[in-house]
Amino acid sequence: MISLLVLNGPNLNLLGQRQPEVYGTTTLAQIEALCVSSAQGLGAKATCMQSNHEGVMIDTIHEARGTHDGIVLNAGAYTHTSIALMDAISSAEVPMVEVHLSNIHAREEFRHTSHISRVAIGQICGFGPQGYVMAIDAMLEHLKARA
Ligand code: CA2
Repeated sequence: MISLLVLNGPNLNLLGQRQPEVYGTTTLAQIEALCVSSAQGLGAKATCMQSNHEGVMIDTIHEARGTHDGIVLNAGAYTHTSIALMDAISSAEVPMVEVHLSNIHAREEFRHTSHISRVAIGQICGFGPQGYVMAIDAMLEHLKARA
């Protein structure tokens, strides 16, 4: 069975609790449950993880090699700053789909740059929690096409 890692980065643990006007009212636990059930519905397994720490995220990406077939990643603000995360993804050689709840291109200029896009299969942003379902679907299609 195809195994996916859904990795969320800094501050996403606060979803549904603060700034609902920007990020909505859905909690991270609800998004993770959505990921698990949508992967299951497509015959795959999703394992979810969140960290506020760049190094922990890097370790998790390293460990994904040989454990997971694909990564769905919302790196939060590290998206715009972390070359280390980008390097971790390219060295792990596990395909990754980038996801954001908000449309980062319609927001402040500093959110328009994503270092991780360079090593992503593609980016999905602006669709809220449904974007994770789209990312899982896109990843599974990518993996099936490659098999
Ligand atoms: O739109 C996204 O998913 C982001 O990755 C969210 C990040 C932001 O820095 C990126 O530019 C776009 C921020 C996540 C912060 O999440 C919060 C949730 C509730 C309350 C406060 C922050």
